[in-house]
Order: sequence, then structure tokens, then C-alpha cells
Amino acid sequence: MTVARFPQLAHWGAFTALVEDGRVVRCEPFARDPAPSNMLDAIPEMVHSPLRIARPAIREGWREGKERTGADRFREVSWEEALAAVASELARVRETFGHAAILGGSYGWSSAGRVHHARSLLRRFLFLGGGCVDQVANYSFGAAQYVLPRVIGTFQPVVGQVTDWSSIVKHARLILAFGGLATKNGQVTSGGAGAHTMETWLRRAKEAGIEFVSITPLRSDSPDFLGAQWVPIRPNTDTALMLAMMHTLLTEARYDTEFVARYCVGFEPFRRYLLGLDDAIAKDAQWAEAITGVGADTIRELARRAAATRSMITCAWSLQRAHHGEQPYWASIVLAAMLGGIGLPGGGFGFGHGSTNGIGVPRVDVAGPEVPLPLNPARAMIPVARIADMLLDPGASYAFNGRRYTFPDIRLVYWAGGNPFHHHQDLNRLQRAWQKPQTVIVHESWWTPTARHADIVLPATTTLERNDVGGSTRDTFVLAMHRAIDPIGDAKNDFDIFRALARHLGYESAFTEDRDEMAWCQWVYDQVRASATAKGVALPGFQQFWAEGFVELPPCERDYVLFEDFRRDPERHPLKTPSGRIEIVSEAVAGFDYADCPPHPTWIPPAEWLGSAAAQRWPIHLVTHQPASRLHAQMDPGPVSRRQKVAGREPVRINPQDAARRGIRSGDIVRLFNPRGACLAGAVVDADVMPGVVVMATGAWFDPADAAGEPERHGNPNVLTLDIGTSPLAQGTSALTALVEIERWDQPAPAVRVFTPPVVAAAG
Ligand SMILES: Nc1nc2c(c(=O)[nH]1)N[C@H]1C(S)=C(S)[C@@H](COP(=O)(O)OP(=O)(O)OC[C@H]3O[C@@H](n4cnc5c(=O)[nH]c(N)nc54)[C@H](O)[C@@H]3O)O[C@H]1N2
Ligand SMILES: Nc1nc2c(c(=O)[nH]1)N[C@H]1C(S)=C(S)[C@@H](COP(=O)(O)OP(=O)(O)OC[C@H]3O[C@@H](n4cnc5c(=O)[nH]c(N)nc54)[C@H](O)[C@@H]3O)O[C@H]1N2
Ligand SMILES: [Mo]
Repeated sequence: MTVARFPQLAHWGAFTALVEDGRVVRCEPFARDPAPSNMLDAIPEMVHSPLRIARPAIREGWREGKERTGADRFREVSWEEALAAVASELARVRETFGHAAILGGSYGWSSAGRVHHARSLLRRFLFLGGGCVDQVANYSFGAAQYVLPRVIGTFQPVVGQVTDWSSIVKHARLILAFGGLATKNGQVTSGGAGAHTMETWLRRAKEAGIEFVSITPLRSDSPDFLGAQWVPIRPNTDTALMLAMMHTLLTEARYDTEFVARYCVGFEPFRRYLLGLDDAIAKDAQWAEAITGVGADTIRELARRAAATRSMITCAWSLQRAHHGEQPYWASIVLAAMLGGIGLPGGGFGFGHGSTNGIGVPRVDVAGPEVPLPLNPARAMIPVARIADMLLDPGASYAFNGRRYTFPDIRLVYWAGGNPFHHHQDLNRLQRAWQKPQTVIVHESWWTPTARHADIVLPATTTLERNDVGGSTRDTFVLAMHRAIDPIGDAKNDFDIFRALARHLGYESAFTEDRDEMAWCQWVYDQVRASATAKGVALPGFQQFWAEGFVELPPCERDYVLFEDFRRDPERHPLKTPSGRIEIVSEAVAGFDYADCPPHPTWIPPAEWLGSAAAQRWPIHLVTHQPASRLHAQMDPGPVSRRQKVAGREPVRINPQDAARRGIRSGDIVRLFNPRGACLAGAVVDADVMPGVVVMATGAWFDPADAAGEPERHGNPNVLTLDIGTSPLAQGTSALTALVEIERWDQPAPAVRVFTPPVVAAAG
């Protein structure tokens, strides 16, 4: 049997697909990748899984308005019937209720290939058809996206324009990592990567003698080889720790007065706040010890060490996915300002060095592969994480980033490339909200929980079944993706589905711009090439790129240092803030008058935390972090993710003391619960977790209970998380703010059903 080989790409890395007899049998890592992800091993089984959606299907009871339970039956229909139903529903809703009755943002990661990026295609399709309610910001760093522009005039440092690792390795002596530097997260780059380099850079930094401090509730958030000092901290209290460090710097006269005077505005009111001159509460180390659980001596010692050397402060994105998540990021910038290292090689602040592959990787500033997006003529949007609020409360007024908006009245939801029944918080509430629209349309490759909550389900191909171009601005490779197998079942490319719908609706050529798949691949590559040419970098033509399967950008000539220009000459290179300086106090934010987002970094207790009154009844803080064995909910039914389940459920890590008190042992099935919901999970007793905290990865496929009072069966922690905005400034997700209780589950365990496809009746 001959084995055919095709270059391919996933968000978790580039690979060669080995195909035998029309089946993907193996995914061989890209030869240039120093640390490929074992998630690649999940692909062959998943591509050919019985969970693939084979044909278009319609939910039984849709026309009658029957409730969406996630356990409904479906009936297969022909593509003709499905496309006609979608086109006529879109036309009906647009005509009857207007464009703003359609929710089309369709948040989610979709595929690494950029031509077939489903979310981009859906937005393009809906915008050209009159527009829709779009979703702005994201779940990843939504709070940062709105607070950082107020403080430093841009949120670029969160997406990866930070001081390069090469500069850090040469010049930094100490790295304070809030949220740690979890190498599990380095498996992933949005858009995919040819090289996983997070571990390489961490090792180089270690070899260069840099010391690491990992401030996080979970010891394993930094790899053993770093030998990091672990400072366990109560979740959501980093702002208090940072404030106390600043208090120490201030009262011990260890801060950079010149930097603060020359490059910042608003220090004086902030100084008064630190000292407690107006509220009689000094934000000193003793004060912070009571909040954070970190000893006062440790806090003072951290401040002194950081001030005595070239230090880099980096925060994981997780810190800002919490109630008042704007505050720790703002505080970390002010802390870095007081330390005086901003704009110096290896110093200052950064975000996400441990959150995703490619942050801080030296790379020439060339555009990544992308397709163009037209404007949304409906000019309607919501902050992405406010979806349930919107569906439950149409017409309600809400505050966001200094303005007031009204929630639209949604009749039709269209999703392609995302999984809200994975990503959203308080899923029982989302399930209630999800009953509001008359019609839900979903394109998916698999029977995910979101597909099971749809009325019209259209089967989408996977990247293996089509040609594409992928890559990201955080990686030095642009990658060709060759179609390796025929579409599974009757699956179609999202591009072809939208093209057919656009034809129905009379705007096919506007949608395609008269390009087919390969013409778009070439167009996307040519954009990257043109951008490279403008930077003096010569890349080969498309034919050569396609035949070789990748191109590599040349190394950078010099290290990038964030705000180097600003530091050298703040008059000629001001920040894009109103003052042109770092805004310790933002007058703009002051003008919004938000109790939950004051004008300078402030400790405001989150709605739920270990120091709150609710912790008497709900004594455990639930941290829901990114999974080591999959990307979000993708490939959860595959072998890599399944292998790490405990008793068939998602593992929950619990400290030995907390476990012993509850009679919980490793391997037990446990129930986590709070007033929002309950789920089962498999216990892993783990001293790496600090007491009072349990850690569960997101992404176990949602397996809702049959009856009220029963737990979700599989371990989707989003039945427990809190669905409120970070603050009216950013309205980001507060996913990491949640208190729970946990107990051993001694009853017979209900079966997990979600890895079996729903009942789908054949057409006819
Ligand atoms: N509690 C808690 N919740 C969280 C987080 C947390 O930290 N804690 N993190 C949040 C974050 S940061 C994020 S980014 C979100 C992630 O949330 P999502 O991005 O929604 O999660 P994915 O599982 O990646 O969903 C992508 C879906 O797109 C589908 N897909 C892939 N390729 C294609 C394609 O070509 N066509 C079509 N039609 N579909 C395709 C996949 O099968 C998959 O079901 O989750 C958020 N949720
Ligand atoms: N393998 C894998 N990698 C991924 C992803 C994936 O699904 N799988 N998803 C990608 C995506 S979409 C994103 S947005 C990034 C997210 O990147 P991050 O947000 O950095 O990732 P998390 O794993 O959620 O959080 C990192 C660690 O922060 C710690 N932490 C949680 N709350 C707090 C707190 O309040 N204070 C402190 N100090 N620490 C806290 C937790 O112990 C957690 O392990 O990851 C990306 N990388
Ligand atoms: Mo994310």
C-alpha cells in the first residue's frame, strides 16, 4: 500500500498527513518543529470519527418551537433542502425584524487555515448580505483589550508585540510570572505554528542565569526545569499583591522616581491611595497578606529583589479573565513603571509569555495570512461575552467602554467555527437564553454540544479535506495546507456553503470576489509576500511556496524592546494616550464613573473569592484553565484527551488537605456544585494545587442532565462559572471567578453520552 504525504497545519502545529487508501493514518510533526504537540495524535481518529456530521440535518421540533435540550433528534435532509431553508430563514428574519435580529459574530477559533477560516467567512457572508449583530473583543484577553489602550494607548503587548525573548535572555535577571509560564499552553498558536519555541526560550533564559518567580495557585504552572520559586496566591487577588509591592517600593524609597515623573501621569493620587491617606487603609504588605494569602515578608522581599535588578513582569492572560480583570493588568504596568525598566532591554512588562506559543518570539514585522473583511452595514455589536445577557434581556441598556448600548432582539443565531456550549460561562443560564431565537444555524464537522443545540446543522469539512494557507504573526513560518482526503460523508467547505447561499440570495460574486479556493490561497500568500517585500524581505512566488509546503521568514536583525522609542524620546514618540504618557490615573476612565473600574489600579474584591462572605458556604475557588491535552473542546473525544480522563470524566485537581477532609481519593468520582449548577468530575489529589483551590481544564464536551437537580455528567466546569462582565469598561468574561463546594459522589454514576452521536433519522 502506498502512503501519500500532504503538508497540513492545526492550531497546535504543522504536520505531514500520511494517507493510506483514502484515510489519514498518521500525522507526522513538521521536521522543523523542536517541540511538536502530541495533540497531533488525535487527528486521524477524529477525522474519521462516527461523531462526524455526515449530512445536513434539521432538528425535530424546530418549526414547532420545541425547546432545545441538547439531546434532540435530527432528520437528515438534502443539501438543496438545507440551503433553501437557511436562505429563506435569513431572508425572512431580515425582512421582518431587520438585520440586527441576526447574531452572526460566531466567536470561536475555527481552523488554522485562513482562507477557510469559518468565522471570517460567516462574517463576510452576513456583512455582505446586509449585516448582523457582530461580537467584539474575545474571551482570551477581553479585559486587556479595553483597559490597556487607556493606560498605554494600545493593547498590542497582549497579542505579542512585547520585548523579545532574545532581549530578555541577554538582559533580564529576574522574571516575575503572575500565573506562571505553563508550557502546556505553548502547544497552541492561533493560526498554527511551524515551530513551538516557548520551551526553547525558557530553557535559554534559565541557562542565562535568570531567576524565576511563579505567582500562581498551581505549582505546575511553571516547568520543573526553571527551578522557579513558587508563590501560591489566592485566585483573583494579584492586584492586592502588586499594590503591596508598590507600597514597599514607595515607603522604602526603592522606586524609580525619574521614570515615574518623566513617563507617567497621575502618580500623586495613586501614591495617596497606596499610603491610604484618604481611605485610612495603607496598601502595605500586611494588608495584602490577609487578602492574598502570601506572607508579608515574601511580598516585601519580592519588591526588593525586583527593584535591585533588571526584572521583567509578565502576566498570564488568565489574570484578566476574572471579575475586575482590568485591575491586575493596569497594576502590573504601574509596578513595572515604578521599577523603571520599561523600554530597557529585557525589562518592563509583558503579557502572555506563558499563555500561547510565539509571544516574545523575534520575528520580522510582516503581515500574517488573512482574508479581507468588509464593513458590517448593520453597525450593531455586543461585547462577545455578553451573549446570554443579550438573549435574556433584549432592549436592556448596558454600559461598555464609556458608552451606553441597548441589547438587540435576536431572532436568528448563526454559528460557524465556535462552540459556545464550550466557551461560555454559566451554561445552564446559556441554555435558557438559547431558547430565545426562532432559528439556530450551525456549521460543524462534529456533533459538538453546540451542533446538538442547533436547528439546522450543516456538515463542514476539516482542514484535511481542502486546500488552504495558514500561519500567524507570532511564528516565523507561513504554511501550505494540501487537501489530503476527500470530504467525509457529504461535508462541504464552509466557503462553498456560503457561496451557494450567497448565490441563492443574489450576491455570490461579491462574496467570492470571483476567486475559487486556489485563487484565494494564492491571494492570501501574495499579501504576505507583498508585506515582506515592503520590509526588504524576498519570499518565493506562490508556486514554489505551494510545492515546498512552507516558507520561513529570515531572523530579525535586532531585538525588539517594547516602548524603547518612547523611553528614548517621549516627546517625539509619545504613547497614544491622551497625555502621551503611561496613565497611572486615566481621566477618561474617571469620566466614566464606573464603581467597578476606578481611575487608577485599585483592589476591588471580586464577586466571589476566598475572602468573601460566600466562601463560608462555598469554600473552594474553582480555577478553570486551558487543557493540556486538547485545544479548548476540540478533539475532546479523541484518544489524547480521552487518555487523561479519570473515571471517564474530566479530572479535577484538589489539594491533599481539602481532599482528606472530604474523604476524596484519586480516581473517585466527585460532584462540584454551587447555586448555578453541578457537574461530575474525576478526582486527582495533587499537592501542586494550593489549599482552597481546585483546578479543572475547560473543554469537556457538555453532557447536560436529564432532569433538574442532576449534575452535568462529563465535567464541563462552565456549568459552575460566573456569567458577569469584568466591569462596564471591558465587559470581558469573568470565567475565573467562581466559588464551589466539592464532595465524593457515592451514587451509581450516570453514563457519559456526549461521545455518542445524537439520533439522526435518514432522509426520506
Ligand atoms: N471557564 C472557562 N471558559 C473559557 C475559558 C476559560 O479560561 N475558562 N477560556 C475561554 C477562551 S480564552 C476561549 S478562546 C474560548 C474558546 O472557545 P471556542 O473557540 O469556541 O472553542 P473551540 O473548542 O476551539 O471551538 C471551535 C469549534 O470550531 C469547530 N471548527 C474547527 N474548524 C472548523 C471549520 O473549518 N469549520 C467549521 N464550521 N467549524 C470548525 C471545531 O470543531 C470546534 O467545535 O473558551 C473560553 N471559555
Ligand atoms: N494546550 C492548550 N494551550 C492553550 C489553549 C488550549 O486550549 N490548550 N488555549 C489557548 C488560548 S485560547 C488562550 S486565551 C491561552 C490562555 O492562556 P492563559 O490564560 O495564560 O492560560 P490558563 O491555563 O487559563 O491560565 C494559566 C494559569 O493561570 C493560573 N491562574 C488562574 N487564575 C489565576 C489568578 O487569579 N492569579 C494567578 N496569579 N494565577 C492564576 C492558573 O493556575 C492557570 O494554570 O491559552 C492558549 N493555549
Ligand atoms: Mo482564548
